[in-house]
Amino acid sequence: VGAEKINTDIVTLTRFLTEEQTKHKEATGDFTLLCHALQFSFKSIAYYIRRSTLINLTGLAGSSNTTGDDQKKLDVIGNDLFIAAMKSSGRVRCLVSEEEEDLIVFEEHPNARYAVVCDPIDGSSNLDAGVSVGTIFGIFKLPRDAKGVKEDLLRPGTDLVASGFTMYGASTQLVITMRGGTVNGFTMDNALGEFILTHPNMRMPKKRAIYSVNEGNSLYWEEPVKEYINSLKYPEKEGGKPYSARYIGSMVADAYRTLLYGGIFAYPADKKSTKGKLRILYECAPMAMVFENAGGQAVNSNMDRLLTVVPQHIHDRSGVFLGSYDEVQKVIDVHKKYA
Ligand code: AHM
Ligand code: MG
Repeated sequence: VGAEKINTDIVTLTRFLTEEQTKHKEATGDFTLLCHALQFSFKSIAYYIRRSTLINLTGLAGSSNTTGDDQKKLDVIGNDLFIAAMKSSGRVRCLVSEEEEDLIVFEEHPNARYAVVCDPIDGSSNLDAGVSVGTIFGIFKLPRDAKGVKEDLLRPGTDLVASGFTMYGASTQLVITMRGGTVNGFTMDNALGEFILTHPNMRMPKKRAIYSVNEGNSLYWEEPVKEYINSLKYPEKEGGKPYSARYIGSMVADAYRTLLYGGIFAYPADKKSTKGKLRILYECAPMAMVFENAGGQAVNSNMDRLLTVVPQHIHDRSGVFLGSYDEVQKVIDVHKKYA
């Protein structure tokens, strides 16, 4: 056996969080404990997804979620695992999940200072085919006078203290960022049972000729979106190269690739879905924070900065464009001509 160079100074997520905590003199450790519970929920969801075909979890569970989509058995399990982990952390006062119509309030923890928003298994229509899915999360710190009601969570993404996502793909990848901080990526080491820091301080390429959108909706697109996507496919410049298209149909997987390689991911509002498809609170805003902190941009279909959008209801939807700084700027510029 050749001499393998072994790293004996591994940065695990636990170590990373502990080191982050010591940077904040006022920190009580509550946030760190909450992150440990989050980490456990990701590990357990990853475990069940990996075993799902074996233990026959795939297929419809016979119930549908509040937002009308068919719900898979794994959606139910992912949701239950996530909620149990958040509740048992003792640090979460209330929680919004895509799978639950109402706000969940943990009455047993009236003094908990955090609120969590999540889509426990995003992209679940891909599950049966073994395509990557993910968990998206955001964390708000509640004001002192918070009552544990929906209104506590109808806040802009700029109020998030942390956000991120986990992608259950060929490997399990966790991306997390704190308000105003860097973006850090971790890879699950199944043998160690730990998330290992593999992508410190992620910075997006400023541009890249890749676009990611469900082109099947183009019939319904508004003019500026049509013009913008066409400009990528039919470059004006003689000899200009058209963009590559990549669309998995799992926001987390499409966003993760976009974060690493650069380019743009879009799910615009259109004539059929006038408010867009993706949810502001637990899909768009957490992703927008990750993209901005990695040097990219994120806007809605009105070209407002996504992080400033305040939802009126916890399950409100929005059009979304996320990506490299220059790529999103092109979208904004085309829309300006129509304004
Ligand atoms: P879900 O939360 O019900 O899984 O739906 C969200 C998913 C996203 O992951 C993905 O970007 C989008 O829906 C794909 O939608 P479409 O099939 O319309 O392209
Ligand atoms: Mg979703």
